[in-house]
Parts: sequence; structure tokens; C-alpha cells
Amino acid sequence: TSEETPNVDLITLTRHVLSDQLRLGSTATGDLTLLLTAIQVTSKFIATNVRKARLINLVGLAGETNVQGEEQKKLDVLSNDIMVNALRASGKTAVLVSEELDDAIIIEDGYKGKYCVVFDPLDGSSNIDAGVNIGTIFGIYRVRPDSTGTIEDVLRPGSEMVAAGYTMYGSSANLVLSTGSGVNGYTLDASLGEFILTHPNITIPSRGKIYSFNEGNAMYFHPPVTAYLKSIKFPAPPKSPYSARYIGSMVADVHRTLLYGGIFGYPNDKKSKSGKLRLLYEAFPMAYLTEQAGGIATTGTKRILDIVPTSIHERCPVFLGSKDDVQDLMKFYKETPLEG
Ligand code: P6P
Repeated sequence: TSEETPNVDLITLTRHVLSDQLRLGSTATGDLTLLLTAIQVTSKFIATNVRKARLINLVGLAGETNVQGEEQKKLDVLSNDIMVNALRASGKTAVLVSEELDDAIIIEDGYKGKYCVVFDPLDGSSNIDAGVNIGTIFGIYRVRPDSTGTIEDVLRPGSEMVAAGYTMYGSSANLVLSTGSGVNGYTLDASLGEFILTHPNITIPSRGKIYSFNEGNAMYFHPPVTAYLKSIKFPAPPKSPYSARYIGSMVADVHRTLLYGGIFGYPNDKKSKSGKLRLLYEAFPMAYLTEQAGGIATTGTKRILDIVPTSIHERCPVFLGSKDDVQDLMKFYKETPLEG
């Protein structure tokens, strides 16, 4: 019979990261591998809760009580708690920054490790009721050589991150990760409970045909953005216009951009002077992945990964995607006066 022969050489995320570690030779101690395993477990746990949420209406607002009369946690609060507990328990972290927590967590000595993790536990959660893909975004720094782990260890340019990734919760759970030598995508095989390598060496096309902006903000856009969008929507013949795709969930919009190419943008504008997206745990990880996949990530005038954060929740403008598309955008910033 044409029984499907099982793949007997499954490359799980753990095995793939371990092979990365072995490639690094003796400098790697396995701590990053163990940290990534902890992050993997949190993604599996969150994926389960996201799936359940759609069934048992777990997405209710905080403060409501469920049938057991328990205080119901919003899914993003639950996801935050899952990540904080697992990252602390891993014994590999020193500083944690979460979109859900006003202050950074400095891990106590008994559990302190040498990595700092900045994360948005459930980005785009306002979309979950509509069944839109949402995700976890994370970035990892190693503590500075002379530091035992303080806030200064995460107020560093994204270029100093040693790893970054996201997990997108959709029809399947996709974990996309870079540890500094390219980008790989893994899909959760729920029956195994393992993330399996399905998208080795993700490389973003040098040019795409898709632009991804919330044009509902167009009346507030600064002239360079308006001029750029005009150039791709009303191109001179024989060029044809780009297609618009905007999901409103960063993980989903960036995932599509990495795979299909094009440009994703959340500009700063007259209404939001620094834009909306957070530098540390949205812009930095996505910029790190974009560059590792061969693309560009800029504020319009500056490489995102070169920004030095001054506070853990600051925002920044984001344009990222295919090299040629983002370079076109940057040209408009050079040539168009800011205020028209
Ligand atoms: P807007 C989701 O709330 C989010 O933080 C990102 O995931 C997404 O890219 C952006 O905001 C969408 O914002 O203003 O277009 O709804």
C-alpha cells in the first residue's frame, strides 16, 4: 500500500539548536539551548490556551469570573505568567522585561543565569476574539561581562542580542528563530509535542509586491511616507501597483513579509510621534530576524538595531522587509522634506 513512510529523521527545534551549539564548539555551554527549550515549552503552553480560549471563551476581560467562580485572567496576562514562571525556573535568566509588566524583573540569586529575555507574551491579543493569528515575540541578550544582571543589561542596542524569535498561533503554531546565523521556522506537531523544522534558512526576497501599513492613519502620515505609498499605489507605467495586506497583528504581518517579501510599516506620524510599536520586544526582535533573513529594518532614517533604548517600554517607528522595497522607502526620507 502507499502507506506514508514516516520521516525517521525528524529535526526538532531542540536537536537543531543543539547542532547549532555543537557548531559553536566549546564556547557554548548549553545554557542558551536550555533557555530556548524553556521558551519552547511556554509557546506550547500558550498555544494550548489560545486554542482552548476559542472554545471555552477564555478570552473574557480580566475581572470576569468563570464557571468555577475563579477570577478569570485575560489570555495575555496568563501568557505573561506562564513565561515569567518558566523563564525564572530555567535558572538561565538574570533580567526579564515583559510588555505586561511596568518594571523589569531582576531574577533572585538562587535562580540567576546569564541571559536577559525581553518579550511580548501575546502580541495582538485584541484580535483574538476574531480568530486572527496572534503571537509571542522575544529577544535575548547575554548579560554584560561585568554585570550580574541589572536594567542596563537590556538598555542596549538590538544589535547586541544573541537570539530573537516569535511564535505565531494560527492554524498551527509556528516558531521562527534566529541565534545569529540565519532564520529557521518550526511547526508544532501537537501529537509529538515537538516543534519540527519546516522552514530551514528563511530568506526574504530582495523585492516583494505587498505593502502592509494601517492606512487608516494616512491623514496623519508625514510626507515621506505619503510620497512612498503614492509611488507604489500609482506607479508610472509599465509598473503595476503593489497589493495591500494588513492583518493588524505584528507577528502575522511580519511572518508573511519574511516569507513573501514586500514591506511592513508602522510609521511615527502627527498623532503618534514615536509610532506605536515597542522598541525592546517588538521592533528589536523583528528587526533582528529581518536582517538575519537578508532584509532591512529601519525607522526611516536609522537602522533599528542601532538604537540605544533609554527606557524599557519606549516606542519607535518601524519599516521592515525586502531590501529593495525598504531602500525605496528610505530614499523618500532622504528626498522629501519632513513637514509638507
Ligand atoms: P493598529 C497589536 O495591537 C499591535 O501591537 C501589533 O501587533 C500590530 O502590528 C499593531 O498593534 C496594530 O496597530 O493601530 O494598526 O491597530
